[in-house]
Amino acid sequence: MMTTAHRTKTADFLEEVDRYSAHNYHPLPVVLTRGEGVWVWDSDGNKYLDCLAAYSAVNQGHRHPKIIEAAKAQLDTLTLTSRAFHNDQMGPFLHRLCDLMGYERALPMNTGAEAVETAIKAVRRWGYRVKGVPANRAEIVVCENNFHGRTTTVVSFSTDTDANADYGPWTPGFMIIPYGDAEALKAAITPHTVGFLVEPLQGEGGVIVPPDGYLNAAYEICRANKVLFIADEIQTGFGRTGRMLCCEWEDVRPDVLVLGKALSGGVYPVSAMLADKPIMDVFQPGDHGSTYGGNPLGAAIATAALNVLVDEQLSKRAQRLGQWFLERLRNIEAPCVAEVRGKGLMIGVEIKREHGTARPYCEALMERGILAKETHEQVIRFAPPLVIDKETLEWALTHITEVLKAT
Ligand code: IF1
Repeated sequence: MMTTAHRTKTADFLEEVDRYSAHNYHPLPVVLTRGEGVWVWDSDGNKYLDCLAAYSAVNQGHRHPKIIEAAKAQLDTLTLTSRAFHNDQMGPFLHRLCDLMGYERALPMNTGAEAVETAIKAVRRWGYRVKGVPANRAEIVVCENNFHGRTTTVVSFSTDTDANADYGPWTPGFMIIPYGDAEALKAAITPHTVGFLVEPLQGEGGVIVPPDGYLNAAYEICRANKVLFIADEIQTGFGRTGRMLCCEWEDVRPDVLVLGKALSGGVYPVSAMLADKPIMDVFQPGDHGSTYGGNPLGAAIATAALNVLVDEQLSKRAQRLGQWFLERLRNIEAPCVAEVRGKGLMIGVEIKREHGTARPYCEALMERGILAKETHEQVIRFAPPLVIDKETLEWALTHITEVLKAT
């Protein structure tokens, strides 16, 4: 009889997960068992460079010692109270978060999608109670190819049929416009428009960098029309693009800021919606929340995760190394490459269609000890933990070059 202790081989794990899990993912066939910094190890003892960083949740590196220390200390103290009572960690966490991001208020949730939902609720209510939009008529403008999460409301305004087919009826009240086109935003706004929800750089959309000046132009259009500018920085935030927030590239301060992922450094899900008082005050006791939102374990972890970002100046690091890495990737002369684009350490290499999809390239990289995941069929995404060093990137470049040139 097979026992757990004997089931150490990758193939056995793959068979088990195939047998018992829903088939809602198509992961690379690697089973990870350990992580440290930028490195992860599989069940057969192979070592890999993590170039995905859990979709940018692990910007601080796997098991950052300071974050793990905070987590362990809090595990030994208090983990969950619910919001029926106060805990001593949530206040200091929200204080630190608000100070760092420059907002008056923050509302803690757990996953990114929940924080996006929180923003949608806040903005709709603000529309009715402050802007004066007639009941149930509020409209929120969103962009084509967006990714904001997987709840029923959020997939209602996705343009990806994989994400929303047969999950209807879809939540109404969303208008979809092309990404990167400020004129389209101007044209879409009606007297009932309450918000514009946007990723400052589209991740799942295929690492799409909007034209220079887009965020600023969109922000000004919003301001002129009394429409709230809602930035989803769940993936682009926390140094990933070379600034603490991607919106800083254009000196835009969103009216509503949505954060998640690296807010807790990959240790425990913590997300948040930030805004100033006039918007956040639409929430009153009993009208929004979550059992785990603001729990002391998550709050202690997130506080430590924020401190690591600041203390280790990870935004600057992402900016410096990212720029260099992007240039080096662009200099690779490989016939299969259509385009290399990105900001900071959020970089996409688009493969020409006549050379097949990005998937086999990711598989070839995996064979060489580099984990990257394709997005949108044609794009290999490189987004390692921000604690990476130049020497490691240099090593990765050697392999990336060989893999890209081999086809
Ligand atoms: C999956 C993508 C990345 C996000 C933005 C909200 C959320 C996400 C900008 C929701 C989440 C994740 C989810 C993950 C894959 C991943 C992803 F490829 F699907 F788009 F990162 F690029 N806003 N993105 O990127 O946050 O509720 O998941 O905490 O498997 O769905 P969540």
